[in-house]
Amino acid sequence: MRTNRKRLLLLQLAAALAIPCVGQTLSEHEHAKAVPSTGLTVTIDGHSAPLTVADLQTLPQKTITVHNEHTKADETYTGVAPSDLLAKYGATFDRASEKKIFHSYLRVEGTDHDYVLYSGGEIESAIYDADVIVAIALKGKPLTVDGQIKLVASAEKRPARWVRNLSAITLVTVP
Ligand SMILES: Nc1nc2c(c(=O)[nH]1)N[C@H]1C(S)=C(S)[C@@H](COP(=O)(O)O)O[C@H]1N2
Ligand SMILES: [Mo]
Repeated sequence: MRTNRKRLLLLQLAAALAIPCVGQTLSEHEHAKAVPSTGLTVTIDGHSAPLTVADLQTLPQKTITVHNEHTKADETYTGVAPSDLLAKYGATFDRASEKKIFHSYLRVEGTDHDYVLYSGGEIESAIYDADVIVAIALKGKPLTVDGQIKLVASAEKRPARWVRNLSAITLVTVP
């Protein structure tokens, strides 16, 4: 009887100690297992097109160095400006047609379905003095951590609207 009690107490103690390990907290730069992105679906005016990393490589490439407030380091990314991506599908804007982009936003989504918005004006380099990039390379080498495609932006004080494992970009025009 006594031993059984002791055993029960030991079991209870073990269970209590085990609980904090169940919902393991991730340290700042570790991420819960997400599906790595290998392609990007671009949707404009309801029409979707799938793009591979190889497709993205054929578009004009832009290299930017951004400060990552989380890693406290400057990181050099290469990739495609969203405006060049939209241009591939005929969505180009000039002084005459710029109202459409000013009335639009980009919905930028990762494989984990987390998403952020950028306003149309923020992705037009002729208008906005900061860079947003659909990155496919870091320091000239293909991305390996957090998918093959990632969205980074130069004007974020911390990488809050960077999107790891970028998998979908949708242009939505607000009527
Ligand atoms: N796909 C995806 N990207 C994301 C997030 C997310 O939950 N999912 N969180 C964002 C937030 S809130 C921050 S602060 C940064 C953190 O990135 P880091 O942990 O790589 O520094 O990623 C951003 N990008
Ligand atoms: Mo964040």
